[in-house]
Amino acid sequence: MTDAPQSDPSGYTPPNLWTWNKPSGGRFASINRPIAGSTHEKELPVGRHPLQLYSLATPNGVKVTVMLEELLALGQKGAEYDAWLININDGEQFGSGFVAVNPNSKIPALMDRSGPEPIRVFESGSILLYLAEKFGAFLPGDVKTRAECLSWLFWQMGSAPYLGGGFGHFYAYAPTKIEYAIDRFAMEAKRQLDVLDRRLAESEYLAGGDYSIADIAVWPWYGALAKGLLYGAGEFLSVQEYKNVQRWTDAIAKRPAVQRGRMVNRTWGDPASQLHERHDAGDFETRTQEKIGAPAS
Ligand SMILES: N[C@@H](CCC(=O)N[C@@H](CS)C(=O)NCC(=O)O)C(=O)O
Repeated sequence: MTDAPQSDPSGYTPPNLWTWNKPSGGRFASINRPIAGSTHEKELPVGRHPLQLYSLATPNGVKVTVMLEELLALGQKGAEYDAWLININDGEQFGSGFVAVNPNSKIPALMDRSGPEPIRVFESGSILLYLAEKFGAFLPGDVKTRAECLSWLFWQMGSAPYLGGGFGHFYAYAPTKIEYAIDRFAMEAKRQLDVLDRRLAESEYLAGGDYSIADIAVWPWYGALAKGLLYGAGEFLSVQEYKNVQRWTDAIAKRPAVQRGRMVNRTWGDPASQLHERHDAGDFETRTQEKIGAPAS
């Protein structure tokens, strides 16, 4: 027995050595590269607030803007932030300034400039934990509930790549529909929804009775999936079946900080739902009024 790839009915046999010699044809192919590092020199802008966020309103980006808006809603003035737009479709994640903040070239990336030395934080889960510890919020204090919270936080970080890079990629973005790949990842996406549904049958929020960074991490991915907003896959995955996920998704969507956070760095959809950059709490008001044509005074 060998694990070496065999040829398949499509006629493709992987060569002994893979080389980067042709575009994949998939959506986002233009930004995929097999090497790390920057492609061009570009400094990042720095605003006046202690926290500088470089991001885009994808589910991973929304986790952080929701967290910052939640902290501000608690009255944490130190959580004031400038949110700068990083357009990943234009390759801005490969600029030298961005790579210095996140060597992995993916949004979101945060610079904390509140202390004597700037501190860089990358990976959305790490940013949520950093902010929760810095401000003492949305992370349970007792050992057992904290462990539950971190377990769900890291569950999200480990699971969403199967949902996005696996199911979403092959169902919505790949240039050809491969039944094997779609079946494999649809099975996993539904299994993950069921994992959440069972947890939310026994607990109001993921860590327990209180909303936490676990919910903030999971909601932008699985809440959007449950509402049919990801990959147009609501019917395909029969998302309405997951009643507890639906209940939890709706409850979180009602939070004013969540409604603000999901607008930040958003450049698509209803114009009234977009705030391309955020530099002041008043930006939401001004933006909404501009979009609906009301005077922006
Ligand atoms: N594990 C990372 C994933 C971040 C990620 O995949 N970001 C995507 C957008 S959602 C990105 O920046 N992609 C650009 C690229 O791959 O070049 C996190 O949670 O922060």
